[in-house]
Amino acid sequence: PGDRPIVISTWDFGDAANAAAWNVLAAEGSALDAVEAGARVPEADPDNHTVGLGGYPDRDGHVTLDACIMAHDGRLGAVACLEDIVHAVSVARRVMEHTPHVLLVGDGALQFALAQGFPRQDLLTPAAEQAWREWLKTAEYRPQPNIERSNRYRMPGDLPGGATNHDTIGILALDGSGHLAGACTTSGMAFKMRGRVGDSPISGAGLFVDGEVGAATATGVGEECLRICGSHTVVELMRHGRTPEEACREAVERIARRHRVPRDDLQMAFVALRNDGAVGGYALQPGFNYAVRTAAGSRVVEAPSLR
Ligand code: SD4
Repeated sequence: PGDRPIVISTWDFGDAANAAAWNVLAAEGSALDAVEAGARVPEADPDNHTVGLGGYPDRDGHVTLDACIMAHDGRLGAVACLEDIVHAVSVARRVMEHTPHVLLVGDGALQFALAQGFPRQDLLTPAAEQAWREWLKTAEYRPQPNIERSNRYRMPGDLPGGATNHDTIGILALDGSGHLAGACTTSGMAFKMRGRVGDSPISGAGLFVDGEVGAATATGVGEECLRICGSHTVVELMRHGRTPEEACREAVERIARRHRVPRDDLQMAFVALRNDGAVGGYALQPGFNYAVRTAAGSRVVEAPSLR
């Protein structure tokens, strides 16, 4: 058994998101409010180039956001390919609470957000535009593993990138009354094709929560996660008795088995939170870490990896 309440986020930059989520949990707020508050932190950070404001655009120069939020009892809301709205996770929550649907995409999602009163804002910052123009010179699409790590926790040999290369956040919380919730928000893979949607807004792929068992979320090359319904796989493995870390490892192994030739450019990682507060994570490549916050304080955990 683990701690309660507790919040866990992908990557070390999840520390800041966890702090916002912890404020909610410490005031006896719900896990659902906590994960939304947490996810909004990187969404509003213009220096974070793969979530919300300041996210890197697709190859045509449009910043498009994917987000999802899910509660212990199966309540679920998501948006995909949403433009011009900073807080995609909050739009996802409105989809959950104010529509009969679970997923709105593209212009429909934007129109819904505007009707709900979300402010319209250009998400392409000068820095992101400059990075995109630089990328256009070669226009080569190649995922880069672990660009999400911040400088603070960089290790010798890590790829250059630094504090401006943060990425998708997946955040899971267990509140004082024992309820679980999760959220996942991203601008997706940088310089993706127009219209591309990753794993993050898809229930069972980038995020899955089942109060009977636990919750899981994913980061990395979303296509790989979608192929195995990654987060659902992790939760089901926990249902069958695996620890959070064992469940994450088995999902990663399943992805690895599909690639007969190991690929250095593919990173895929999961974190999981069981409904008793136990946590774990596992990655395909070294370099993935996650942030945990409990009453005992905050810590960043270097996740074990397959390679
Ligand atoms: C995606 N899974 O859109 C996201 C990207 C990501 O850390 O997680 N990066 O495929």
